[in-house]
Amino acid sequence: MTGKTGTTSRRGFMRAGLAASVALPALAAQARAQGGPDPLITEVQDWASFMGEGVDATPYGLPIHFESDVIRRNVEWLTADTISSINFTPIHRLDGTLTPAGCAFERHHSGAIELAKPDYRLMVNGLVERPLVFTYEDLERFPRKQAVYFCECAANSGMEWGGAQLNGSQFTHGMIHNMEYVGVSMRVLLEEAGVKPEGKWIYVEGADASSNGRSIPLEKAMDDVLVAFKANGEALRKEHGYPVRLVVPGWEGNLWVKWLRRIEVTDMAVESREETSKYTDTLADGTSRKWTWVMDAKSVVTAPSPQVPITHGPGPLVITGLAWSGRGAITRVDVSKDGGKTWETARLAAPGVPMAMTRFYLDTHWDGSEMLLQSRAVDETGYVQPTKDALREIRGMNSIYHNNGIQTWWIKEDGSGENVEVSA
Ligand SMILES: Nc1nc2c(c(=O)[nH]1)N[C@H]1C(S)=C(S)[C@@H](COP(=O)(O)O)O[C@H]1N2
Ligand SMILES: [Mo]
Repeated sequence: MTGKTGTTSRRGFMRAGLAASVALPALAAQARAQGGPDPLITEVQDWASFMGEGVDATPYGLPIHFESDVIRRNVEWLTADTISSINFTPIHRLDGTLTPAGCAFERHHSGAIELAKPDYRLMVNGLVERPLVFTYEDLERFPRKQAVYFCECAANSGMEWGGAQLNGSQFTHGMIHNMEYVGVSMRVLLEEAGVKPEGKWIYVEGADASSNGRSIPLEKAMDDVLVAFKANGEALRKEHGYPVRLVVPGWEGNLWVKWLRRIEVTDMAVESREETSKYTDTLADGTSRKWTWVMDAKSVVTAPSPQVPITHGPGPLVITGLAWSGRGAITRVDVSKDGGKTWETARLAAPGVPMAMTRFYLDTHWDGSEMLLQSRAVDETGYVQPTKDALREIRGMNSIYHNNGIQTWWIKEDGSGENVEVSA
């Protein structure tokens, strides 16, 4: 087929020039050449013989159907039903750092509710000078802030505490999403109500039946907590708390109250169900850690991994993954191919952003032999992601939440991957 217009052929020429300078993986190019004429190049294709769809065919688009396996997934045996359950972000098939809302994990204690903006009310009461109730429109009239943050459920990787269990980064590390939020600072709303000197905490509640009530120290509330109504540029999705949710940068997902309905200023923590019987960590001696709010630095290789085997032969290989820290920006990620014996420093796709995800790449050469792939994150405080053994030494065997130990994928000679653990 020849170019129909000068523009097309010029573009084709430029593309050919680019390909030559980029140095294609030699093996792949050879394989293509050996097979004789490639009909995808020599034949006129359907998509060039007929018109495509016009604008407005899909007023609000979904991913093309070829990508229909890039979806949230649930692990059925984890919970009795899907109303009080969790699903997992397909991090193994995403790249960059922003999580599309349509496949960002969901966690509900009593199901995702439908709450229309006209019915929305946000109450601020307790130890304040002026108890207030805001409508959605009221919130829109306060100065807005915008920032990208990760939201990780404290239970992310919890099933891996006793040893390797789930086969894929989606399931071992997918209770996380990373979005750009727009909202109003909690500080602004609290100042509007006027916090009394005795006020030391806030208690935040959702409008769903579970309420998911949690206590947050006033210091954090006044620092960077957002009352958010947009994520990735659009209204929050129903399952992520439409129309308004809390964003608590760097702290465990359970505090990110969805369908936010009430902020009560208190003098002490409420010690609600979600911060006593849940979201505490039982230690070896039977006592429990509480107020473990911050999500420590963590990382995972997303590809290759059990759900993303290597499908090409030896030669150039891109190893990639995600790193994040609730204490600040990621400053370095190391990758090991031999289960932690030796490490190479990965390339960060962009400088780390505090309390947001960082993408890393190791552009490497695969010799076709098996690998024990690991990644290890370092954050701006100097904290280094620990091994699972190091974590268990301090925390014992009873934990679920806050497992930020180093993950290992056994990549075999055939390119397939398996979740394994390497002990020291
Ligand atoms: N109102 C309300 N807020 C909630 C929950 C809930 O069940 N109800 N689940 C919490 C938990 S445990 C987590 S991990 C995050 C998950 O947010 P997501 O559903 O947007 O992924 O929301 C939190 N906020
Ligand atoms: Mo959670």
